[in-house]
This record gives sequence, C-alpha cells and structure tokens, in this order.
Amino acid sequence: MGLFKSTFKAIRSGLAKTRQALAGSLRTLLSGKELSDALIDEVEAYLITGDVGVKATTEIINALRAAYHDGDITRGEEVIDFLKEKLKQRWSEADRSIAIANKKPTVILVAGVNGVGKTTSVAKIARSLLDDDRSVLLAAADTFRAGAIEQLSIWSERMGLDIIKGAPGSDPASVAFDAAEAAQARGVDVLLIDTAGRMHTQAGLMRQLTKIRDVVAKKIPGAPHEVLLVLDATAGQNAVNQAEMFARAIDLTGIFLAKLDGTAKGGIVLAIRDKLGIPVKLIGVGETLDDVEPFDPDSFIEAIFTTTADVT
Ligand SMILES: Nc1nc2c(ncn2[C@@H]2O[C@H](COP(=O)(O)OP(=O)(O)OP(=O)(O)O)[C@@H](O)[C@H]2O)c(=O)[nH]1
Ligand SMILES: [Mg+2]
Repeated sequence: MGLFKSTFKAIRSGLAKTRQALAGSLRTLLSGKELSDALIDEVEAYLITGDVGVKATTEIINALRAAYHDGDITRGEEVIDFLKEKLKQRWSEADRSIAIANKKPTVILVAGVNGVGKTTSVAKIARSLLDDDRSVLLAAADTFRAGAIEQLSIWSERMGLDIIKGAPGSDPASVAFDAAEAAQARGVDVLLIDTAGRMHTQAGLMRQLTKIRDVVAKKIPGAPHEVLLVLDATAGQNAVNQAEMFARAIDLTGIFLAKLDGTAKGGIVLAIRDKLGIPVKLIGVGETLDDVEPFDPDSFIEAIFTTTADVT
C-alpha cells in the first residue's frame, strides 16, 4: 500500500553525506584501476567507515574477493555494481509498511532515547497520514520534559490537528488512556502517541512505557498496532545497541531512522538489518514535515551509490 510516497530525489538529497563518504570515495578509489587484493582491502575499509557493519562487510568482501580470484571481476569500476547487487540481496521482502487496523483507530506508539527525533517524527507521520486522507489524533504522552507538550502542540496547530495532553508531570499512561478513548469516540483513523525520551537503563521509565502500551491495549484490542522505535542515524553503532536494549523491554514492530541527512553513516541501515530482526520502516531526512520517506532498500542503495554524474 502506498501509504507514504517515496521519491528517489528526496532520498538522494537526504543521503548526500553518506553518498559522498561511500560512493564518492569508492568511485575515486576504484576508477581506472585494475582490481587487486590491496584495492579490495581499501574497499573493505570504506564499508566499515560507512558503518555498514562488520558482518555485512565481511560477507560482501569475501564474495568480492572470490569473484576477483575467479576472474569474474577484473576492473575497479565493476566493483560498485557488484556491491549494489550484494547489498540489495541482503534484504528480504519483509513487510515495511505501516500497519493499519481493520477497525479504527490504528494506534502508533513512538518511543526512543532522548533527543533522537521522536516528536518531529510523530509530526512527520501525521503529515503523511493526512496527505493520505486519514484523520489523525495526537497524544502528548511526554509529560516528563518541560516544553514537550508545547512542542507537539505547535505541530498540531500547524496541521490543524486535535491533540490530547495531560498536565506537565502527570501520568503519561493516563494521557494515553484518555487519548485512546477520545480516538474511539471521535472515530479517527489513527492515534499517534509521542512519549518521553528514556534510556533503557532507566527501569522506572521503561516500565512506564510498557504501562502506556498496556493501557492502550486494554482500551483498544489489538493496539498498539505499531510500536516504532526512533533511532538517530548519527549515533552509528550506538543506535544499534539502543535498539537491542529497547527490544528487550517492549515488542517493537519497526524502526524510524531519523537524521539520515545529518550523517555519513547511512550504512547503519545495513547494520540494523543484520543485528536486529526489526524492519526499518521509515527514514527521516531533514527537519521539515515533508522530510520522511518509506524505507525501500533498492531505492536506498541506489541513492547512496548514485553520483550526480549518473543522474540526468
Ligand atoms: N536533520 C534532521 N534533524 C532532525 C530529524 N528528525 C529530528 N530532527 C531534529 O532533532 C532535534 C530533536 O528532535 P525531537 O523531535 O525534539 O526529538 P525527541 O526525540 O522528541 O526529543 P526528546 O523528546 O527531548 O527526547 C530537533 O532539532 C529536530 O529538528 C531528521 O530527520 N533530520
Ligand atoms: Mg520529544
């Protein structure tokens, strides 16, 4: 289902830093050269720098070396296409779309560490849903950080959306409960719940998150239909560690990888794919509401390996 529209151009511009670091450097390294073991070593170093992850890099480099020794690849230029193909092969057809419940409302719970981009991502998802002609209700269940309710309220005003909020310091689970009730009563299509930033080490806050989930599930059978973990792509391997920890506390259905535009570490998507069984569903490529894209592996890989010269 084409819930969110993907444009190759937007992904391309959002991934400019990763592209420069990976494809740009690789092309400079490889062009006009005979392939050699030494050159393959250098390709390996670039993949590691791009945060593609050790597992994926090792497997791909072994395959490249084998192809080179078999005489299937002899020129540096051929390596880029080989890498693209191998990287694309690493993704299964796992469902990356946002789950929409048969019976309204669909509930999407958004969680993550402090400052990763949760609130902005909630607003972006709301925008995309509105563009898709779905009605949306927001829940400001971050009652913890001063200013958080206000921040989501500003987004809601800009989009003309209703928002359910509690008093600062109030129980976020009760805000979530009120919001679930309101979403049902008003017959909205999707309820989006923003939560406070928390570290996996903060046991009390992690329990609060599962409590939010539980009250919503009690009110709306089958909810939350999505539990999205927002990760900050600039955090590199740290983001992978965060995801592992969160997954232990709460069942995650997908990852929203924010701030891909701000990093050369776009290869982190691959590391996430290898380490966790959780699909990256959406990517954030900037600070405005439109800067969200569904994650599509093929477009993603094309975007990081396509230089300006290839685009007409
Ligand atoms: N460049 C870029 N910046 C982003 C993106 N997503 C969020 N940001 C910025 O990251 C900063 C933090 O975003 P928030 O949405 O407030 O993050 P949060 O996770 O809700 O933060 P807390 O509620 O304090 O835990 C803001 O300055 C956002 O504009 C993105 O995809 N790209
Ligand atoms: Mg927030």
